[in-house]
Amino acid sequence: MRTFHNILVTGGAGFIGSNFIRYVFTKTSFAGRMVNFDKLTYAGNPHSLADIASAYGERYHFVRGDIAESTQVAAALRDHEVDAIIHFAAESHVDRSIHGPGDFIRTNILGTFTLLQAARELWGDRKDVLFHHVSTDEVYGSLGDTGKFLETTAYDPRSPYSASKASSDHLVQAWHHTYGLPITMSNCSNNYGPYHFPEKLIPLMINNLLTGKTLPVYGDGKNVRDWLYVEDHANAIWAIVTKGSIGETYNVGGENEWQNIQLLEVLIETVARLAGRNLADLRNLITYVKDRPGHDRRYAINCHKLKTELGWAPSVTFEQGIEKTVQWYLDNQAWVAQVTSGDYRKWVDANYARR
Ligand code: NAD
Ligand code: TDX
Repeated sequence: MRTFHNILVTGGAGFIGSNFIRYVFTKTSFAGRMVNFDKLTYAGNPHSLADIASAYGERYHFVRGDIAESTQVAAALRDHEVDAIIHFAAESHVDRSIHGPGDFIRTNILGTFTLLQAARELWGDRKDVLFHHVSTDEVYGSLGDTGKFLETTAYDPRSPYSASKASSDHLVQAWHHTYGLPITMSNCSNNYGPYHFPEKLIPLMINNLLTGKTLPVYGDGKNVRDWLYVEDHANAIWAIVTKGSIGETYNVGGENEWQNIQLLEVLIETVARLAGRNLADLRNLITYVKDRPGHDRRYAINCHKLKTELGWAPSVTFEQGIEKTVQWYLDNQAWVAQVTSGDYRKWVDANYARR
C-alpha cells in the first residue's frame, strides 16, 4: 500500500473534492497533511470544509489558487513538499459548458497541462510520488439501450465539457507514457450526496421541491444516468491512489441506472415522506422543458476491474444514499441559501486573498 506525506488536492472546495477530503481525514488511516488548492469559483465553498479546518488544524491547509497559473501551482507544490496530487479541479456543469465553453478549455485543459508540467518539474524522475486524475464517464460518449462503458471503450466526447475532460485525460496519459510521470486515473459516473451545488439534477430538484419551484425535465425525461453516492466515489479514489497500478485507469460506477423521470419520482416520494409534504402537490411541479443540445442518452459503467483488482464495493445502497441526501438538504437549507447568494461570493473574495 502506497503512503504519502503531503497530498495536494485540487478543487477540494467543490462537491466531490470536499467529500473526498472529509472522507480521508475521518475514515482512513492517513496521517499526513492535505493542502486544498482551489480557485473558489462559484462552485467552490470554503464553508463545506469548516468542520475539517477546525478539527484537523495544521494537517489541513487551504490555498486559494488557479491551476492554470503556473507560478501559483509551482509555489504550492514546492512550499508544501507535495508528494501526491489528486486532481479534482474542473469546470463541471454540462449546461454551463454549452453556454460558455471558454472557462472549460482554460481550467480543464490548460489547468491540467499546467499541473502536469509543475509536477514533472518538481518531481523529476521520482517514483515515490503520484498524480491521480479524476475524470468522468462522459468521455466515452453516449450509449444505446444496452452495453456499458469499459476502461477500453474508445473516447467519443460530445459536449464541450466532456471534450475538455477527454483532452485532459489524454494529457495525463501522455505525461505518463512520454515522461514517466507516475499516474493513476478514474472515470466515474454521476455522483450525488451532500454539498452538491444546486445546479445539477439531484440537488436542483430537491431544492425546488422544498421551495415549491417547478421541476424542469429536459426532453422526454428518459435519458439514463448511473448514480453513485459521493462517499463511495471518495473511497474508490482512495483505493486507487493507495493500491492501484501505476499508469492504469479504473472505471467507477454505481451499477444503478435511472431514467431522469423515474429518479425524479423517487426524489418526490422521499421529500414528501421526510419533509411531510403532499405527494400530488409535488408531482404537479414537474415541467417538461426544451431538451439540452446534444443531450447524451445513456451512461452506464462497468466497474468490474475496480471491484476485482482493488476489492472495492459501494458502502450504501441507492435507497440509503437518496435518503441521506434528501435529509442532508433538509438539514442544510442554510448552506444552499449561502452558496447561491451574491453576498457569499463577496464574502469569499474579502476573506480569501487571491495569490
Ligand atoms: P464542482 O464544480 O463541484 O467543483 C469544482 C471545484 O474546482 C470548485 O471548488 C472550484 O472552485 C474548483 N476550480 C474550478 N476551476 C479552478 C481552477 N482554475 N483552479 C483551481 N480550482 C478550480 O465539481 P465536482 O462535481 O466536485 O467534480 C470534481 C471532479 O470530478 C471534476 O474533475 C469532474 O469532472 C469530476 N467528476 C464529477 C462527477 C459528478 O457527478 N459531479 C462525476 C465524475 C467525475
Ligand atoms: O434541470 C435539469 N433537468 C434535467 O432534466 C438538469 C440540471 C439536468 N437534467 C438532466 C440532464 C441529464 O440527463 O438530468 C441528467 C443529469 O444532469 P446533470 O446533473 O447536469 O449531470 P450530467 O450532465 O449527467 O453530468 C454530471 O455527471 C457527470 C456532472 O455534472 C458531470 O460533472 C459529471 O462528469
